[in-house]
Amino acid sequence: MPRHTLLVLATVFVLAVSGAVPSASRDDAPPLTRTVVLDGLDAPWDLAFTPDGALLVTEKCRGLSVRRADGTWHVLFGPTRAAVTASDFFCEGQSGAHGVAVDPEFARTRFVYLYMPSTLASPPTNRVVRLVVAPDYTAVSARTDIVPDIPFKHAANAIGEAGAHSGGRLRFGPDSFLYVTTGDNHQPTLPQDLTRLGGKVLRVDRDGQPALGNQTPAGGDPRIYTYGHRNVQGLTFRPGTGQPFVAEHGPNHTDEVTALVAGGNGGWDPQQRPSLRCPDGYCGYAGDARTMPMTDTTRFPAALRPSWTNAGTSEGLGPCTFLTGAQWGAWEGHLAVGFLAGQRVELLDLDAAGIATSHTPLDLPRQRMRALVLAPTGDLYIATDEGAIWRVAPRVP
Ligand SMILES: [Ca+2]
Repeated sequence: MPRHTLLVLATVFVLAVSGAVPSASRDDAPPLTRTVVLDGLDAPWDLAFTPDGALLVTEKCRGLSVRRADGTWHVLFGPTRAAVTASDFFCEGQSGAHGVAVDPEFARTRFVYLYMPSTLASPPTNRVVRLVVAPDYTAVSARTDIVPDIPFKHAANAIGEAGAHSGGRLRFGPDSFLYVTTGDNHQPTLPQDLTRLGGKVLRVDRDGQPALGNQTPAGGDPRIYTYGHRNVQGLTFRPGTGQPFVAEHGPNHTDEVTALVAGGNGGWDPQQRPSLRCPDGYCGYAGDARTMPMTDTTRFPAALRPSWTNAGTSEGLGPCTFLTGAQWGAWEGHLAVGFLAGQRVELLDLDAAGIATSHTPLDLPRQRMRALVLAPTGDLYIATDEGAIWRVAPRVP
């Protein structure tokens, strides 16, 4: 029996009217329909579609599951009651099963990829695990840990609990390489340390080997695409150019969206700030936008400049995805970003240089927005911490 109930309680609603929204966008904006596709999930974190109509879902403490095209639900990989039990998998604090991605050649390879913490290393690490999904979606096999050495915060410190700041989004780019976002683990030196994988965006092939063209600075781990990040949880690629964009939340200020360039430095460096009181040497929460900036252009004049910041505040910026397809009307090509504490989705209009020129909040129920994924149909799927997956379609039912 499927564990979840398919709900068809579609609701038509109109977009919220923001004072910042240009009138042209309002006039051409499509009507939206929201449908609750799944509910009762336990902290869903990410989702992905396969070409043949299955929906893969991660839940932080349950692992990886699938809703098959026929609507049945199967737990594929997790700590208990799964088709494959992974005794090394665990969840702790913010961490657990995070990103999921489907291989660009899935029909041939049947590969899916999962970001998760593991006790196979000591201390535990985060890792990217590759699995082969059975044709009927009832099991997985041939586990291969393709990136096993992503730092994990394994002990609490003066800053906070274990499991914090693991990053964890996985997406294949239009270049067919796998991009992996990681976090700073509340470790002061990690984001700028080019020999370790925390506080980075990685770019690897399907075996976890460094992608061509990463332009990692000399002496760095060649899997590193960009560095100097805090805790990146949004990752997507701009239609047309293919440029990667990331979303990351600030400490108590300055959520950021940033367009990435190979070898770039995001400018986060929570170490050695003598003017601040830094517990355990980590200055990340000690200052403000001037003394502990998300992008420190004093220390790193060439740092990647953000496309958009949240006006000096942090509302837990998390996932992001571009809206593609003519059905989105005036919103085609806009970047949808989700907020956790801020409990909303906004659409950013970016100019040719990637700089946001306006932002439009969507009129959705207020929940913690954890994943934003564009379905093959062009509909926007949203996973919330409250346990639901919604489909938001730019049309009336
Ligand atoms: Ca930055």
